[in-house]
Amino acid sequence: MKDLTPAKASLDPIEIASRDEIEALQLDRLKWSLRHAYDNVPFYKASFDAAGVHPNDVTSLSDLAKFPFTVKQDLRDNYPFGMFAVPRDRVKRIHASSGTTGQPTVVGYTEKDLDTWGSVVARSLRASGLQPGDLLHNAYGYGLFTGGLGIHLGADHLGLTTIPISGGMTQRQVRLIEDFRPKGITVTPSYALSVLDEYAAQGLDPRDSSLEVGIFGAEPWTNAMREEIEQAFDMHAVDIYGLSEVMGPGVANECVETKDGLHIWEDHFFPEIIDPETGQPVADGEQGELVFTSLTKEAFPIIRYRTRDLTRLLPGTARSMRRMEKVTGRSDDMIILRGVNVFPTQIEEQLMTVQGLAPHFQIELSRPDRMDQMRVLTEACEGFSSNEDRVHSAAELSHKIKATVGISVKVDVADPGGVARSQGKAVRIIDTRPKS
Ligand code: DLL
Repeated sequence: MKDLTPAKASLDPIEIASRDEIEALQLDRLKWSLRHAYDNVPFYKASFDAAGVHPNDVTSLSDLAKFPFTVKQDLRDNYPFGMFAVPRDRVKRIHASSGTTGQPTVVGYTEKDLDTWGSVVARSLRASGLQPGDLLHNAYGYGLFTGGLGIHLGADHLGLTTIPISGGMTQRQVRLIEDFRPKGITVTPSYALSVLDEYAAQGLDPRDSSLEVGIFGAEPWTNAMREEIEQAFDMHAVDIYGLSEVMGPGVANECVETKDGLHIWEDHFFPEIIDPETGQPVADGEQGELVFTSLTKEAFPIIRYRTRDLTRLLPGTARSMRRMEKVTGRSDDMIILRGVNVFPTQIEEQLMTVQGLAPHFQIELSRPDRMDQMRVLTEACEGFSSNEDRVHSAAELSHKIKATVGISVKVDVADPGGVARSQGKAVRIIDTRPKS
């Protein structure tokens, strides 16, 4: 793999500024953002007043902890535009979450917000090893989802040539990668695996492709999966994180030269980690739920938003800005099986170590006789599909899950192609338990 480390001179100066400088900027911006939310969004005025706090009380960054949290339900209660802090005609763009589990959540951006978003995504793409003039194959979905259009905005900002292919039509994805020879690909890690399968189906070697870096996010993925993808494509694989409520992709990104967690673009997004049970902030280095406060957003300021994503904060390395460790999972996706907490990423980690199994899986939860049961459905790799191979691999995976995670699961190994594929975010859990 080529060294794609960006030249220091190409970075935004704030990326490598001193901590004092970053924190002074954050404090100024935090005061502005709290006041902006309080003055212009009735929800924030009511919630700050009820908690007995006022933006004028803030004299240090730690004062933020006195302010109340914002949760997804607050956004739903104010559907569609009640959280906007500017008149609707100043909002240049709307995005929304898919809303599979209820009302969609709607977010908005002013002209300046779009410019900020473009600049943080550009920073992310540059940290991933792309430079002005490079060609990017953008297979995140275009539409209300922030992935496709968010990456596109940043690619324009950085001066890339973008192929806005969006998700789906996998044969065509491979065809265009082969014909156009992009240097970078932006896509969910699970859909990248479908693209890989298609390479095999077309009898092409992905290691011969032009791709030098893949920028993967929008769903959890493990370092074991990173290795698998890097090997398969002979390219770098870096992690990009974001959520629509805070901005979209480009809230944090790994640096290609270190790949040691994602630097949070702290000049625009202030992170905290809290204990999800008590709501109390925990120290850097400790695990908990990630909470974000926007520092510069105009249309949709967000104060202490509980992301439900579990991770921890670490000091800066390649940049001065703090890192977040790869997200283990969302608290919503945590399975409690007979008292043991399990995340799909823990299953992924074990799956990747078993020879003969493909990196595709789904977890099925059921309750046949009042006891919760978990079944892992995965599939055989091409060439490993004899019955004996499958029985052997299933037993190995089940044993490894028992030994590392501490739970007994049934493993079923389907034919190659037997696990449903995603074109965007993978559906990892199928819960057929009766709702209590
Ligand atoms: O998924 C934004 C995005 C698009 C990020 C493209 C990266 C690339 P939402 O649809 O609002 O936004 O979903 C946000 O996805 O709270 C996490 O649970 C999860 N997520 C996003 N990035 C990562 C990541 C986009 N790198 C939710 N690792 C977040 C783990 C991620 N989970």
